[in-house]
Amino acid sequence: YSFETSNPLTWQEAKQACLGKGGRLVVIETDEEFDFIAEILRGNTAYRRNFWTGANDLAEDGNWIWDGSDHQVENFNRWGPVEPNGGTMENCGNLYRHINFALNDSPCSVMDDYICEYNFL
Ligand SMILES: [Ca+2]
Ligand SMILES: [Ca+2]
Ligand SMILES: [Ca+2]
Repeated sequence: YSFETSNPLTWQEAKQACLGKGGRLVVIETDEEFDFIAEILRGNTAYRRNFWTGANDLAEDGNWIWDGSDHQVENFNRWGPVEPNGGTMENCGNLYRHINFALNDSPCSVMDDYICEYNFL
């Protein structure tokens, strides 16, 4: 993984930045992977922003997928308490600082930090 915190980007820009590094926006397949990432985020007080993931419902509102992966978000249980709540206004998923880095839907145009992953199958 790389945690990109020096240059906040929109979701599309962050996606391209990860592709440019030979990776992709992080796809969180398991609770274990979520816990591993969340622990890093929660443990670093220098992290001030939210972090884009590959989660999005851009193709069909309410149908959340991980970009570049066949893995479904459907069974993902690490959404924030009232998330996703943005309907067609919020189509990109970030790990949201103020809810302890649970998953949240945000407008894709927001400038966030982001997490790339590498060496996935
Ligand atoms: Ca992954
Ligand atoms: Ca949406
Ligand atoms: Ca939201």
